[in-house]
Amino acid sequence: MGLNVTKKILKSHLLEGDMLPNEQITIKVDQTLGHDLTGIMAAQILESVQAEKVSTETSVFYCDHNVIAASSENTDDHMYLKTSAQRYGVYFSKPGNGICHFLHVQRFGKPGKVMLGADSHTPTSGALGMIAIGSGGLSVAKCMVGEGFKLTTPKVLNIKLTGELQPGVSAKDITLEALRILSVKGGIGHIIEFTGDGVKTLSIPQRCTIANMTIEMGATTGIFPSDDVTREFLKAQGREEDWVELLPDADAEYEKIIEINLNTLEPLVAKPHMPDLVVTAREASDIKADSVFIGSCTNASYSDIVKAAKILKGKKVHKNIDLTVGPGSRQVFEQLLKDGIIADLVESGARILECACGPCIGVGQVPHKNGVAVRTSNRNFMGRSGTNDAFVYLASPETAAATAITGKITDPRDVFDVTNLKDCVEPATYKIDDCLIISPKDVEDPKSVEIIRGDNIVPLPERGPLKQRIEATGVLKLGDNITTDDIIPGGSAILKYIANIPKFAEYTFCYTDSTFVERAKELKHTVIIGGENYGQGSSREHAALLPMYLGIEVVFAKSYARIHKENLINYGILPLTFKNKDDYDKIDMNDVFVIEDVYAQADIRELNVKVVNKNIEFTAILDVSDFDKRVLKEGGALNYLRNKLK
Ligand code: MIC
Ligand code: SF4
Repeated sequence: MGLNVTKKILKSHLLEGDMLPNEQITIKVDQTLGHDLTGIMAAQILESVQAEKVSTETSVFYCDHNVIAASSENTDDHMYLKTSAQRYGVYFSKPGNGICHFLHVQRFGKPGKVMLGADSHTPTSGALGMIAIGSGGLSVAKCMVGEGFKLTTPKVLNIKLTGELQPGVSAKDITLEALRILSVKGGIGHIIEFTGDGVKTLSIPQRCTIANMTIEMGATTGIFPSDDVTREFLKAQGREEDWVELLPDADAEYEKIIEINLNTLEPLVAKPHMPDLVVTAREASDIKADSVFIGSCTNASYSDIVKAAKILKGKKVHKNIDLTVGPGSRQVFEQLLKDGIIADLVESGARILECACGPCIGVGQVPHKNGVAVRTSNRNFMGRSGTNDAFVYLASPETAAATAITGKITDPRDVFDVTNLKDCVEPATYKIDDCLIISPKDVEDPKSVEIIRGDNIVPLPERGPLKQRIEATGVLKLGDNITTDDIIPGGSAILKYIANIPKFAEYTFCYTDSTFVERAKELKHTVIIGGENYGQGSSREHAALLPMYLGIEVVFAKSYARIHKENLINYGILPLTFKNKDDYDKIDMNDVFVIEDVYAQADIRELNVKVVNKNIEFTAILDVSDFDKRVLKEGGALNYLRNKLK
């Protein structure tokens, strides 16, 4: 039987287990990435387990999320991250160099490798034909010190792309179409592998846009073959020697196949507040916008911005629109400057932002109350833009540019002769200048590097081993698709406390229920009740760490998003599901739950839960591997790692 690209890479990295359905496997991790939010956690963990030096081929910390540094908490974080990188042999990418995922593809990613990244959009590097999986900082730190990554053998879902994109239609529309078909849950348990004749027509930045948003489909990651387009891209980046060919065998098998015909695709938008609420741009054409943002790790390549600039050239941004453009990396920015594109944008009325995440995570450009923002980023969850009452639409750079001109969501084909976009392609060679990267080679004596810790970096809270008897009160009952942005929202005012857990914890569920923190503290031992796909979205492990700090011992949910479930386990919170989903309806906030004999019941993966105030009981399932059970019993992965390295 022939192998697909996913299975080829997994096979060559297999450390333990058999690649069989539902079996847990451990794979070798070659590369890692983290950034100024999640990398801080990874660095704190390296310190707390007294690591010597990272043992991966390449590990990089990027400074890209919280780079405005409106107050010294951010710069404290950056200094801590930089000195930790220098101490442990990690590359450090300085603020202004660009957004981690895009930059990783440009400068570090290699076909055939496995990467674990402390960020949910790590799949972006799948554009190069590597398996790049997002996870929490703790899991990434484990791999940095040589542990393999454990996952359930993923199923492989094939999205076959046929035909060719028509002018005005973009890679973003492919990914939005896939979301329309699959929804935010359709990819759960799968790696999405892209094949078909259409793949050959897509540049690496276009593949990045598509791979990037496979996490929005709930998938473990997304991957493209490594072909001649990949070779040309790496050559243009001065890294042709990093290329290897990786194609699926002719008779490769897939668990499921979906076909998307690029010839018939139209410009699409995702409506608030989920990336899968997809309609055509024309169907949304009555929506007036207040701001437009072209940027983020999804759509800030040279060709993305050139297309937008071409639509805007010679015209002016609509009087009611605030247009911002953030190039994905300094390399892109320099090329845009050189080619006069930035001048065109500024002339049209655009504001140029630095090469960073920015508005995508609510760090700047927060919409006004009930404001409508059209963005080329990947998530439009409630609260993510830095306020809870904005309406964010996701669109391609072409649609965003057309919208910036008319003031209403606009199909680019309705205001511009899109055949003129045909020549908006990537440059034949890129300017290579890594002066904003501090390489481990730049550090003479890593062991003597002093890790600089500002007041904002406080020690991580700890949790003891799992209890034998749990008695805890329901502190919150939630519906389906709760995101990690719901649990701990974005925005610079909040995220600046990422390394200061007691302060950060004050914002837990702040938009969902402003009494949550106070009640959790008062009750001390608590339970959260969630619906389907609990914890989707960002890999932010604080969505588990802060509840742990506030005394949450168990989550009962109908199902979990993969990364969040991993994070709950890492922080010693039992991620339980209902054996009978109807039991969700029988339990409420303020109910008191008792689980006796927790270890023995966890061993058989079925736990009897008594709801003492209602005098009823139900069965909860602990669907985790033997290894995860061990981690849970030790009270989380930090305890596990410390005990192991002792
Ligand atoms: C995001 O896009 O949600 C983030 C901010 O990049 C996160 C990382 C974080 O929460 O720190 C992610 O994607 O995992
Ligand atoms: Fe940054 Fe947004 Fe990409 Fe997350 S999704 S890495 S916040 S640009």
